[in-house]
Amino acid sequence: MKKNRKNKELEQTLLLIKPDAFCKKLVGTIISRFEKEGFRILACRMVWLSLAKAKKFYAEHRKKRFHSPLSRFIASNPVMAIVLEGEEAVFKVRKIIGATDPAKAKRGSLRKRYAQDDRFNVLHGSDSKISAKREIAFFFNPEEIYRWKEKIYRR
Ligand code: IDP
Ligand code: MG
Repeated sequence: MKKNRKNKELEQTLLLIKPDAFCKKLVGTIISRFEKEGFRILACRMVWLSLAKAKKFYAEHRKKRFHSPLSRFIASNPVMAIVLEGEEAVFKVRKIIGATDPAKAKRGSLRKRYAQDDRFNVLHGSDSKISAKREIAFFFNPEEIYRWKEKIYRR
């Protein structure tokens, strides 16, 4: 298990910048926030998902009434898939994203600030280490996930 300088375990998680964030030109703002929070980008890809792939990504919600409109939304424009690494990355990234419904999201979270409602809510973050593993593999091959050389150019 990879650890940081403080000997804390490092986790990886998948962040997805959703199509609404693209349309609102929020991609840079979002990436900047996660860098400022101390996360490291291990992989990044802009992709326009087909409807079938969007449905597959959200397969856990296939029985929910919002599955079809959600999938259409995710396939409507590009998304950016990003692998972030950091301490407690799964939990912390979701905390920074905020609650699904921006009306219930805490101040300072990205959804509170930028989401329109509980569908067009700017970001996705993996909800567990198991989901993170599956979702990272959905977008990236193992060799596409960068292994940082810690000693170079540290701030
Ligand atoms: P999460 O993204 O906060 O983990 P989930 O319950 O996993 O929320 O739902 C996945 C996505 O489906 C949400 O981010 C949102 O875009 C959409 N969604 C969830 N619940 C609703 C709803 O009640 N109406 C419309 N869209 C929803
Ligand atoms: Mg979820």
